[in-house]
Amino acid sequence: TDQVAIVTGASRGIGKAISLLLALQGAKVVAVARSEDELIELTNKTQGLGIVADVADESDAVHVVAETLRQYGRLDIVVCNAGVGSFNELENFSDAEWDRIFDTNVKGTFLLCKAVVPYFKAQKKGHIVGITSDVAKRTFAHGTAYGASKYAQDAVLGSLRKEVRPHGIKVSTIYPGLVDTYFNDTRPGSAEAEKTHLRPADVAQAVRYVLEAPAHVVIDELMLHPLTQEW
Ligand code: NJP
Repeated sequence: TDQVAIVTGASRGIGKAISLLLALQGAKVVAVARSEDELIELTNKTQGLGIVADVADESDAVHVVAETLRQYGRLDIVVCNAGVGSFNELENFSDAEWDRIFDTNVKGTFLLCKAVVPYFKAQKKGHIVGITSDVAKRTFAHGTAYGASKYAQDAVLGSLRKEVRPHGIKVSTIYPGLVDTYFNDTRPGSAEAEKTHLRPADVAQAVRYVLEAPAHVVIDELMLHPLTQEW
């Protein structure tokens, strides 16, 4: 395809896998994250664009969309994947940690959607894919901050889906279970995680699946888990 896709959180983990798969399929990928070196390494492989940006900053979000349009003259797909999390008992979360999680996961998704929706409405077309989590639909101990942010991110995407559907715009939400990434300061690639976690590429395949739905079909929600995950 000659489609153009923005992917946030592309410097590692799930976003990197999504960027590589979309590029392999012929899309022009605009990879967004704060880590410049990792973005350069990625764009060497994707032959796309890398933009250093903080998803929690509105001017950055506006810049990412404007720069994509300046470089490629079109935009078809936006993947809101950037996210952070940490896990603790409620009373041990600092105010700052709560804000970091909500600013990235909720406001980050809101701001990029806000920047892109007017453009998608004008062209009466476009696909927003949000990477939330299975914990957007279930609560768990130590999840007051992260889980709450994923419920909120899911609500942003679900509400937006209903607003933009009449304009021909699709919003698909992906809910992965455990994925072997750098999330919460873990190191991917362990023999243990290979048995218990999805690979980033598994989530990338789910994104590909929702993007390949026929023009008249929108896949609203897609949840996937490793077969070993019990909750
Ligand atoms: O995590 P990780 P994942 N502005 O840490 C970027 C969800 N999820 O791939 O800015 C811009 O390897 C960061 O880049 P950098 C999860 O909630 C995961 O697992 O350079 N980018 C990096 O590229 C999240 O929404 C699991 O530090 C920012 C990326 O985000 C998504 O999957 C399970 C940023 C994080 O890569 C991807 O996370 C689940 C900012 N302010 C859902 N802050 C799981 N791993 O088990 C961070 O259900 N990034």
